[in-house]
Amino acid sequence: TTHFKPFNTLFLESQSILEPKGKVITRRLSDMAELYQDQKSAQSLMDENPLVYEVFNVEVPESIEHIQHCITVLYPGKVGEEFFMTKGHYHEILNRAEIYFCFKGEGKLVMQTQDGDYEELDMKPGTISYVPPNWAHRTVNTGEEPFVFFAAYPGDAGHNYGDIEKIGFRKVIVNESGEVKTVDNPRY
Ligand code: PAN
Ligand code: ZN
Repeated sequence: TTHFKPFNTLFLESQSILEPKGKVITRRLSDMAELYQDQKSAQSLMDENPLVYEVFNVEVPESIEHIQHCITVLYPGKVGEEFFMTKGHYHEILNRAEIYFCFKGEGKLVMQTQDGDYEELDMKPGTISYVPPNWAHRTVNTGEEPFVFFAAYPGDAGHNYGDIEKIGFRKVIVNESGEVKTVDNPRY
């Protein structure tokens, strides 16, 4: 028959290698500098252009009957006092949900709806987080080691980055004298 064949993927965590390799997305500061609050600090880091995160995608068809899955490795760091984070997105098909499972490091999952509702969850090894339909989502590394999590979501979900690029999330996660604080996004 023509059924899609089952397969395993192995993530070698200590080397940040996925086998088979799949599609790797690499985001450096220059790919997202405008999303950070402190533009002066962003510019001063631009020569160094640090690696902010990598996404290791398992390749499956982008259709509703499949489940996309991937590993994100979000590195520790800050732009000014704002922690390294992912770009964040709504799903292109807005009502597609997602599950995150953290297995290394610590961070926050920030979410909001188009009506302006805002929620955030802490993630640490063992945390399973549910992003329900219609919530934009972004992760933030609030720790000092790589923050690593697995994600799974419907195959046809797609990614809509534009809305978040324009106005961002209502809140930003910053270091305030050694403490992790959620503060209003002045640009929202
Ligand atoms: C995740 C994210 C991944 C990177 O797999 O795509 O963590 O974040 P950005 O896509 O916002 O750059 C996910 O939510 N997929 O749907
Ligand atoms: Zn998503």
